[in-house]
Amino acid sequence: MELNEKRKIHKRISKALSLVLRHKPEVFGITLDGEGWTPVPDLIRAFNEKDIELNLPLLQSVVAENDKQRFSFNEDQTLIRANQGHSVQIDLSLKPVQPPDILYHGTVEKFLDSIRQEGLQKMSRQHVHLSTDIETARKVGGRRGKPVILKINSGEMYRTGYLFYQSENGVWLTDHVIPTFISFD
Ligand code: HQG
Repeated sequence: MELNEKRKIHKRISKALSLVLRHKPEVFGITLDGEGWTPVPDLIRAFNEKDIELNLPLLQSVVAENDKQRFSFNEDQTLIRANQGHSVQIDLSLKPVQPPDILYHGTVEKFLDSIRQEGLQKMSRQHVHLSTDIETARKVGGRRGKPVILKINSGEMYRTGYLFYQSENGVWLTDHVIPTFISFD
């Protein structure tokens, strides 16, 4: 298969996977268990019913080659779930871990007044998403316009007692970042 064609197919499947495994499983007639898992055969059947061609080898390559490692299989590859980013209420069973001293969040200018007042909220997702590198934060913010990078004093937050988690694919997660721990310059 031509490389560009393959990229296009992977992207389309990845986007559809994000939709069903993070936000709207019901759109594809899929159900997620309490930890976000769904049976692989059900998923493949649901995609094909929606005319998105999918089989196990293709799903395996989408999961393995995904740029952000957004999805995981269980050990015997009978189940699949998204590693983070959910808006549906599921429990990823993440253990609290010590974060690096500094983390970053990418956003846009129009949200700043509100963020200055109430800090970073998880909005529709289950957590606030933070990254270790500025480049990732720039891309996240850039999805909405000209990116603004906020520096988070995560070390100090942690010492104060706030909990942090790291998803399977390396995204840092927390419940709320109050303005005190955000540097806006
Ligand atoms: C903003 C992508 C006003 C926040 C990325 C963001 C990420 C506030 C938006 C993942 C606010 C929420 C998540 C406040 C936060 N007032 N606006 N108090 N607090 N915001 O999409 O972090 O590619 O839910 O700055 O890589 O943008 O899909 O979160 O702009 O990891 O895998 O409210 O999504 O991953 O937006 O992105 P989102 P996010 P994927």
